Amino acid sequence: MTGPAEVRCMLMRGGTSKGAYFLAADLPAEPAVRDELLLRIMGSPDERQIDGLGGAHPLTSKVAVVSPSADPDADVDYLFLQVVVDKPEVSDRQNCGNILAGVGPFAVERGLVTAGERETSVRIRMVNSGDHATATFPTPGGRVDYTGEAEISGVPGTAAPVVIEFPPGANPLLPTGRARDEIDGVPVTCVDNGMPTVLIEAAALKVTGYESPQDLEADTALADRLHAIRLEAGRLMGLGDVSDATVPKLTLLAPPREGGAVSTRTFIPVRCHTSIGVLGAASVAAGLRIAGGVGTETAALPPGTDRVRIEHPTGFLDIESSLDTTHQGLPTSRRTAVVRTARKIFDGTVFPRAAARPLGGHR
Ligand code: NQM
Repeated sequence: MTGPAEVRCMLMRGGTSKGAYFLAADLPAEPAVRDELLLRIMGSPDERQIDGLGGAHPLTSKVAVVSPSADPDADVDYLFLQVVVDKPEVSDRQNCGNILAGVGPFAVERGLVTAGERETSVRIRMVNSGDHATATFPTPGGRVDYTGEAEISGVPGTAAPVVIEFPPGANPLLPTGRARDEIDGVPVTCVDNGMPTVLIEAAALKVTGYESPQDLEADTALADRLHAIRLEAGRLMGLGDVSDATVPKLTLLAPPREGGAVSTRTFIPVRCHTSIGVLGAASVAAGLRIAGGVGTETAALPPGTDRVRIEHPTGFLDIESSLDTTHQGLPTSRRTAVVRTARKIFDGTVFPRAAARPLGGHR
């Protein structure tokens, strides 16, 4: 019942996040046993995660579980698990587009997919949502090459590009059925283009939206407002009681300052992101195009292109997003695409912290 004493594991940076990647076959099949093992592997619950692989922040306390897919439209299944840093919780209620960037290379490294001679495309089913993505990356001579010239804000240096294409997702783009809602006297747009996200004008919450993540996290009055808005947004979006969930995310919007379309600060949902999530950015980019949505008042969308530059605390993220507005009713997503990078950091065996002794027990 306590899981194995050692597990094969690869540590990878995926986009601006870092996580432990596993083959599903190397982990216990029973979710409760798997999650208890992952807590011990990552060092949770402990705000420093001192006794495990986790990096003491939600962005570095992430897990990818990868397996061959039975879906004819996918090569591999990718289950994302958020290991909560300071609580004994593991959540499968969200996707992660940053960790997704490492899934294709990992699938090749572990022999689940045969690499092409120059590049490889891996079709991925994201188990958390049932949505699909295709990741394409260089594999010269049939091996993953992590070196290259692609640069993403929030990561030092350059690396090989991982181009990710997302077809329209299964969930409605506007889960409340409206382009705009009002919660607690604040106009919001609730949008889901891969990540349930609540768009709010920063000015509506009496902040500029250009503050540092640290300053925003220190603002307890803001945290209380965001918490109340999130609980109600979760209900309106059909997510039920989200008090213990990692979704929806909340993105504060402000006019662009660096030549982009919009400036953002994203709460995931309590800590403020040091950049922005990939699917979070996909939801923001789609939200900015929704007639009547709150983003249309703040954003400066460049004409004639699907590409949107989203400014965030450590730079920007470019993402392509187009909507289908030709049919009756609410808009839907047509296509989303992004370039990320990923890197294998370490491959080996992880030794989980020992399972807690049963209370009062002696061994
Ligand atoms: O939105 C953090 C990250 C993410 C999620 C979070 C992500 C995405 O940057 O696709 O990548 O929102 O919890 O890793």
